[in-house]
Amino acid sequence: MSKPAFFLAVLLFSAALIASVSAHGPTVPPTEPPTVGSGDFRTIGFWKHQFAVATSNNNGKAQISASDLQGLLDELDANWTTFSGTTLGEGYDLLWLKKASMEERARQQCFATLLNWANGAVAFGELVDTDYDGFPDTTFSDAMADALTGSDYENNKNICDSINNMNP
Ligand SMILES: [Ca+2]
Repeated sequence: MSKPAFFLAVLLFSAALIASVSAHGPTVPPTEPPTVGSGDFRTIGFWKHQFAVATSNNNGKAQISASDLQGLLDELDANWTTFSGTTLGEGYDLLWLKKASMEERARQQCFATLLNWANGAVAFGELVDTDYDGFPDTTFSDAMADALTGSDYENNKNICDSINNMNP
């Protein structure tokens, strides 16, 4: 393939990729973890609302249906032992926990981060911002390995909180 033809092929492939991501919207099929993230990170407040509506603790309207939310939980179950087997009710309880300890706050934020992952925001090898400066600095898989296993719970919370707030 000639050089211009190669670049054209890359361009067309990228355009097709972007088109397919946009066509699916924010929710990817639960059986397919993302290979290229949409960059559509949602904060913990968004996820609290989705779980509240899905569990009928809030009568408002959700952006993600209860069955799609269950699909995201299935994705977490299949890929992240930390949250394996989490039900919609347990997800609600975790996100809405009052007077949470720092360890629990880290768990809440990282649960939201992994929901963003399952929802297609980011792929394992993509860079994310873990220190709130607006610049991606660590691959998502390395960042989550730190956040889920580190003994400094405040640091773990901050890593996940920073990722969840990557959308301006
Ligand atoms: Ca950064």
